[in-house]
Amino acid sequence: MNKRLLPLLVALGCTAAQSQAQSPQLETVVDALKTPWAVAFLPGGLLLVTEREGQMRTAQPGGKPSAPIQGVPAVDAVGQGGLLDVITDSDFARNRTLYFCYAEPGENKTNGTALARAKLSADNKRLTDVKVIFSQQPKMESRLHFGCRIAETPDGKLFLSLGDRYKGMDKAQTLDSHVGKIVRVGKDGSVPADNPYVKTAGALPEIWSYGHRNSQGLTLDAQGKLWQHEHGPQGGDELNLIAPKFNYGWPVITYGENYGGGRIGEGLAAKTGMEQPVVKWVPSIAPAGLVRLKSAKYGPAWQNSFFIGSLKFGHVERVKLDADNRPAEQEKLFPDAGRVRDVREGPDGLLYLVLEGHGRVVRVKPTTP
Ligand SMILES: [Ca+2]
Repeated sequence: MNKRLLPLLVALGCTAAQSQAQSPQLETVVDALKTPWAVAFLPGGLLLVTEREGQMRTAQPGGKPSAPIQGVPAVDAVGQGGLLDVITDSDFARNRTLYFCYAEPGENKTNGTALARAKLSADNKRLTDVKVIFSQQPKMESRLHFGCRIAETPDGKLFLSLGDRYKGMDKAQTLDSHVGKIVRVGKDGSVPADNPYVKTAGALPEIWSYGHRNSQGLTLDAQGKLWQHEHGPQGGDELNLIAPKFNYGWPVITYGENYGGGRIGEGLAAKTGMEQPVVKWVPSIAPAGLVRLKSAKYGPAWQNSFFIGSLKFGHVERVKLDADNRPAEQEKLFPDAGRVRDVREGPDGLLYLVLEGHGRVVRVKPTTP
């Protein structure tokens, strides 16, 4: 296609019609879940699912969810909080290790996002060696904006997204808290010596980037680049390419406005020293779950595309960038999916969606050529 024509077609929504020729279908792999939040993958095709109220379960595709796995710590299942993300260690088959994050209860009705490491017993029925390796500071009395997505790096570290707790938005711009940040820690919770703020007086050493609002999407692509999306306020959801030490602007710059109208702060959308999003959504889609598809199972158009769940409209957004990281293709898939909380690429190269409202994990069937 003519490269100059493509942005126009995107603007007119024509690329959506073009790719609908593929019409991929969803198939349910697990149902009867209660408010599922994340899905991870165990050997032998087994799925590992979190439910926000505090349960972790396994299930074979097509089978029923297991009884709750024992040993999950107490979570603060209030508002948007609870048991949230889970991933398996890249060497899980050997070390049985997984990482999960959740709303950790504190004193006097406070809570905050915590990251824990555990081993899953050989019979998949209980967690052992559970250790909290990171706790967001300070804890706050809030039911909102926990962030809480985890990504493992090839060199054995963990990224974790941390929300602004709604009432702590101004802390997103200061380095003396974990509010509105992405942090990087070792798998034992240690601080990597090359984290960007380890030598900055007054800064918390786990901080990787700052100026974030509420991020429920975090992923490393095939090139090792870290991508994140975050909820804007009313309008202004963002997809960001994350680099260490950078300031992503919240709440000083935003493309959104306050709920019910009215500017935020000085009403700025850009400022020197603050990063611009790669993609922005006005109105908001309420993004949750993020993957940049590595596999070729769905053909070249989808490979290397981002897939992003929408809580608000109940679809999956596909975004493909050009060589300069500008959106070249953008379309809405599965418009009747209902609230999409997580999007993952399985070890089989297939896309898996967590449908919160339907209590299901579904798989996107590749179209047969
Ligand atoms: Ca921003």
